[in-house]
Amino acid sequence: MLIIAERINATRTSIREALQKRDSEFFIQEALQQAEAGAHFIDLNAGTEASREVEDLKWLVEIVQDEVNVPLCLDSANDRALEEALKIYNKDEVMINSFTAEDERIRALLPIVKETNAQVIGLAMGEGGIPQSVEDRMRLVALLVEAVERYDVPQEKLLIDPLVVPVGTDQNQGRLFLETLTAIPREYPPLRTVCGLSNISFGMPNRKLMNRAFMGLCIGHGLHAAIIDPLDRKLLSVMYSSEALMGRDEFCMGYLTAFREGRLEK
Ligand code: THG
Repeated sequence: MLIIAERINATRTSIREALQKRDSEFFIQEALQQAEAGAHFIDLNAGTEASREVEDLKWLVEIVQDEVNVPLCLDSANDRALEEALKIYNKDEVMINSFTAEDERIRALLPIVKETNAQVIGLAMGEGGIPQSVEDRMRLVALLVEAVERYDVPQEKLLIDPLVVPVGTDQNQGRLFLETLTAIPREYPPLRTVCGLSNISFGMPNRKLMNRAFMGLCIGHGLHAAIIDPLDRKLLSVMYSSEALMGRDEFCMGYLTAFREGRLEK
């Protein structure tokens, strides 16, 4: 499982405050801890306030990029914030989170994706919002695939986020998501899938329990990458064990190594 570490997200109060104070030491510690816990990418989300997002995201990139050995996942719905942040980004590998099946987003972002050789997350969301059936979400996946092909970006660079909607708002959302997960690589084998896993439990009590169960199910349905808090040791323990159980962990080495390093909770 590709781990995209979610903690540096300005929708969280502690992050928003540290960002306003330009507390660079705080962000360096957040980034280092997440990298140490096994993150493959560090997600940076500077919030959604248009007046500040461009400067804030650039500042976060500047602070974090030289402190960790892992690449960054730039998380914004603001094309200009992504574009400006990429100008100062200095590593080879990068992930752009995200674009949608909307013409305007496609035209703004895919030339930059091509130019920077980035991996890119495409959301199964179009002009009409998030569709409520597997078939309709797959129609949007087809649009995302057509879009990357039009800009000569290989399908291998695209990760599809089928979008997790909380089960608390509609009991069918977990199953709808999981069915979409399996449909994607069946129709487009080079594509990988990703999600913001904790959305599933929004509004429910004991969210961490639900997130862990959902991790097991997602791995059972072939999820490739997850935007998660890698400091949640129980969540990662479920991840390591589920991958071994699904035959996604050669000789169970990932599980055994995590055990030896003391990363597995009972
Ligand atoms: N898909 C894609 N990108 C995404 C999401 C997604 N990026 C943002 C988000 N969803 C994933 N990232 C986070 C980051 C932090 C938290 C949740 C998801 C988080 N949430 C707690 C909560 O909601 O209660 C704590 C809030 C707080 O501390 O204030 O920490 O779906 N492609």
